[in-house]
Amino acid sequence: MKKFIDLRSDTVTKPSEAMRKAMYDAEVGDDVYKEDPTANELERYAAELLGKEAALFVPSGVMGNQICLNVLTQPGDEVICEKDAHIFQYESGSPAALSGIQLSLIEGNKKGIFTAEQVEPLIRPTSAYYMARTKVIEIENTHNRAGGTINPIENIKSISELAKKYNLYMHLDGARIWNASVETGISPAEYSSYFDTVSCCLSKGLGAPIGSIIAGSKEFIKEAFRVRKAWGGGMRQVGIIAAAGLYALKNNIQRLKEDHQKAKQLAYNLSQIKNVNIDLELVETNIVIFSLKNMSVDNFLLKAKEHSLLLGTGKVGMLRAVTHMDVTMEDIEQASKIIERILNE
Ligand code: TLP
Repeated sequence: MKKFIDLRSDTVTKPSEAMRKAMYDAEVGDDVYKEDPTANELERYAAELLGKEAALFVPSGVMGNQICLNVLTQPGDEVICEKDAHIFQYESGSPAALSGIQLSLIEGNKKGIFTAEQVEPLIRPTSAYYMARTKVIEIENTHNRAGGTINPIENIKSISELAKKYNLYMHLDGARIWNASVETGISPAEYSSYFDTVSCCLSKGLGAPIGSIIAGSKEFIKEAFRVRKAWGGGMRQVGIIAAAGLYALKNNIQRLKEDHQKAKQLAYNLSQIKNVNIDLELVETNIVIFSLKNMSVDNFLLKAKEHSLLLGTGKVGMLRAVTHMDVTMEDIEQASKIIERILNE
């Protein structure tokens, strides 16, 4: 089979030998009865890591976010988030479709970061019965569409203080919270402490084949368990994949630093290519976004594929490269040369 350098996403990672062994060896039971020891252990371990009372294993990041929003709201409620948030851009309209809620969008800065001062005027007065009820503030950290950028903890803290003042919930889309954590040295538990609910992915940079974790209070997880079942996410002998998630949490967090180094190297190489526009300040973790001066995105993607390089897209007109454990520094150098060659052809 032709070998591609696949930088479309960190979701493309395949389970390592050691992870597959853990999956093979996993003890299993029926998780709908809460009798799967491996899933139970994953949930216990993840809750501890995130500093929350309880956690729940769910099939995907989208389901994780949407279950959290569903449990925190009633139809007619409103969630405040950034205009490029995953829950708005990439979750198929689910807040409206599944929970009957609307999103109120804030324009963040170039890193997708918004402040408490920007949020406050959007909070609707509780006396205004004719308006939607503001219920949740959502933050995505790292911010995918902005380029894997990290939200400063002081900013998160001041938004959470505002949420307390107005009696609002805080939800973290922490699909890549592990990347933020290894880069800043701030623990996942400290990040989570500013949120009522968190959703984080095992199947991105951590390399598990499937799955996400949501975490919060025991009461929240009890409700989330009900919603997961209602939406068809009650899984049976799920220890087979929970074992991969547990392996990922125990072995693959610290190594994310290597992915960040690869992203910085790629970004630097791209900044040296004449027909590339790139903002190096945005490259804080494992995502590199850039645009081209002399070629359309579609044409470029096709040519890159012919050269065995796979890239993705982000905002309109932007390309996205995501580094992960299945690409080496040599692959990054090779990818940079391919990009340069195509643009100079
Ligand atoms: N993001 C995917 C695509 O949907 C864009 C990717 O390749 O990056 N929150 C954030 C911040 C995400 O980036 C993603 C996945 C999700 C949630 C959803 O996770 P999954 O794909 O497991 O449902």
